[in-house]
Order: sequence, then structure tokens, then C-alpha cells
Amino acid sequence: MRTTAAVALEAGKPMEIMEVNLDGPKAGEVLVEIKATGLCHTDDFTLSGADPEGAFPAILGHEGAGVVVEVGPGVTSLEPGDHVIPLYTPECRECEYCLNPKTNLCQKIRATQGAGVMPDGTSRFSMLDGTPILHYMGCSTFSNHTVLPEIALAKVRKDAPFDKICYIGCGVTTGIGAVINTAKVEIGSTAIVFGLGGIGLNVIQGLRLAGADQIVGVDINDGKAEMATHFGMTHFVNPTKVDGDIVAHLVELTGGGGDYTFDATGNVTVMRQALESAHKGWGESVIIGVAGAGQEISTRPFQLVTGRVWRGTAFGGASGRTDVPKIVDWYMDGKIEIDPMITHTLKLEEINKGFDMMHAGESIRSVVVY
Ligand code: NAD
Ligand code: DAO
Ligand code: ZN
Ligand code: ZN
Repeated sequence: MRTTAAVALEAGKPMEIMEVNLDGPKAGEVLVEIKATGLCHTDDFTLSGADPEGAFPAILGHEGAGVVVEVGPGVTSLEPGDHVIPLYTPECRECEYCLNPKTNLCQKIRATQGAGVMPDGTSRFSMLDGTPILHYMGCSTFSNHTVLPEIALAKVRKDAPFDKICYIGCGVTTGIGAVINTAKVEIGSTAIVFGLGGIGLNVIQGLRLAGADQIVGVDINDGKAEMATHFGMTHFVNPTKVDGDIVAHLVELTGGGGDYTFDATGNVTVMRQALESAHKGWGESVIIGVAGAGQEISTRPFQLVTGRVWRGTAFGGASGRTDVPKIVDWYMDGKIEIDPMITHTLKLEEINKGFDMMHAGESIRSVVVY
């Protein structure tokens, strides 16, 4: 078939909207009509050329929601008409990783997904002249239609709006999951969140859900404070307006440091600040942000010797086929909020404008509706 997509032809250039060829689903695969997709910082990271795995031409996008159109041979858990959310972290339920409750990093299709192809080693997308186009994070939601492995699709209820639940495909689950699955925050905790963008706001609402008492938000942009307060932030700190050391300021504000701290910036200097503003003896710091190629984190080892713990999380530690339908229920039941964070709704033709607004700090989440 032919479909319309935003194609990333090369790093650092705007994407081009064009008709592309899409081959039908092979064994174990599913053809999905994408109804809506969010624009995440990670798409921008890859488009910029900073992503060591980034390869072009590719169809980016990993935060989508849509409807199953056709299933390939052997697919048993989905049928045409099902509503689905694509999963960049699949859940095969049978690999060594899926069988270990300590991780959500299913490895069943890791090698081919990282190479931008389907599990049989080929791409379903091509230009009209036949040049193959790579898949991205196994999802490619910047295409109106896409093909995914069955194990990379969460089946969700049909009454949930696509233009909101697409955000559960990355930002919402990553932020809330970092609190609940990775940090396992207890009622009454003190927490510090660095970066109040599309991920950090969801960390904040996860902390409220978990019953944290003090929720400190840190951002260099004052404009992020109002929304963060709406989602449960109790104190705001702009490091550019603090006299002296930001870590010392945060340790004093929290009476010794955060029981839990989170980096949602991707900046390695901030990651160090987050670790060092965790409480001596027991504070845990969770890295969510993705740093540029070749960047490294550092701290004095004594920070860990004295009881702080440094860990990281991918997709909020969520096992997508199991957890994502539950998070959609939480949204539909009013336990979590999504709507205020979706600040802009765009047509596919306007997708590059969405990334311009992200760079300018004007949007939280822009969503493309097909
Ligand atoms: P975003 O651009 O919406 O938000 C980043 C925020 O950090 C902005 O509000 C910005 O003002 C703030 N910031 C920048 N520098 C700062 C500093 N020095 N101190 C304090 N605040 C600062 O981005 P996002 O969509 O929220 O993504 C955040 C990070 O999370 C990115 O690195 C992204 O790639 C990553 N991410 C990780 C996962 C995962 O599974 N681990 C999933 C999705 C996104
Ligand atoms: O299993 O080795 C692996 C890689 C899993 C990829 C997880 C990616 C999570 C972080 C990227 C940000 C997603 C938007
Ligand atoms: Zn994302
Ligand atoms: Zn698996």
C-alpha cells in the first residue's frame, strides 16, 4: 500500500512529508493505522544527529496510538479493529529478560529494532523509487500507517481518545513508571525533579499519586512552574536564580536531601546535581534523561560510599503489554491527567513546526493528529 509519512532524510534537516510504500505484515506482524502521535524529545535527539544509533533515511516517532488494520500469519492476540499503543520496549513474555521481574528490557527483537528493521532483517517502508526507509524504535509513528511486531503492541480500550492516550506510549508511562516501578517511592517521601518538561511533569504527577509529601521541581525556565504546580509540585527552584551552589540549596530546602531525585533533562551536569542532592545514607537518584553520544556522568565515589544510590530507567520500567492498558484505565478513571500537558495539536504537514516549538520551550507536548 501507499501511505503518508514525515521522512527524516538526513540528520539535522527538517523532515519531509511524502507518500511512501508500505509492505503488508509478515508472520507475527501487524499493520496499524496511526491516529495520533506525540513529538518526544528523543525523536528530536535522533533527528539532530546526537543519537549514536540514529540512521537515515528513517521514519521517526514512537509515541502513538491507532487501530489494527491487518494481522500477519500467526498473530493471535490482536485482530482488525483493536485499538493499540505501539511499544518501543516490547514484551514477548518468554525471553530471559521478560521472565526476570527485575527488568522490562525485553530483548526478543532488540538487535533488529536497533538496526531499524523488522525481526526478519528487512524494512516494510520504501521510497516510491524503491529505496528502503528504516523503521525507528520499532514504531515509526510519524507515518499514517506502520507495521509492528505483535509483541510491540499494547491492546487498549476502545473508548479512550487517541489524541491523548498516544502520550502513554512514552512520556506518561516513563515519568509515572520511574516513580512507581523504578524508585518505588513510599508515602510521605521527599523528592526532587530536575527538568519540568514532558517527562518531568509526569514524574511530578507520579509522585503525587505515590503520596510524596514534598515535591521540589527544578528548571531553568520559570515558565514551567505553573503547570508543574498544577500536577503536584510543592516547591520550585530556578538554578539560575540561586546564589551559590544549587546542591547545597536543595539539600537545605529538603532538610538533608531528597529521598528520591530524578533527572529528566538529559544533561550530565544535572545528573550529577541530582545524585548529590539525594539524601546521605539512603537517597536514590534515577536517571531518565538520555545524554548525547559520548557524554559521561561523574561524581566522587564517596557519594555512593555514603549511601546514595544511582540508577536509571527505560520506559519507566513498564512492561508495555501488561502495564500500558492499566495506565489508559487510570486516565479514563481520572486517576491521572493528560489533557493539560498536550499544549498543541498539529497536522502532519506541521510536524517540523512542532519541533521548533519544542526547541523554543513553548510546548509541553505537541500531538500530530492524522
Ligand atoms: P523537554 O525538553 O520537554 O524537558 C526538558 C526540561 O529540562 C525543560 O523544561 C528544560 O527547561 C529543562 N532543563 C534544561 N536544562 C536544565 C538544567 N540545566 N537544569 C534544570 N532544568 C533544565 O524534554 P522531555 O520530553 O521531558 O525529555 C526529557 C529527557 O528524557 C530527554 O533527555 C529525553 O530524551 C528523555 N527520555 C527518556 C526516556 C526513558 O525511557 N529513559 C523516555 C523519554 C524521554
Ligand atoms: O534493551 O538495550 C536495550 C535498549 C532498550 C531501549 C530503551 C530506550 C529507552 C530510552 C530512550 C528514550 C525513549 C524515548
Ligand atoms: Zn519518548
Ligand atoms: Zn521478552
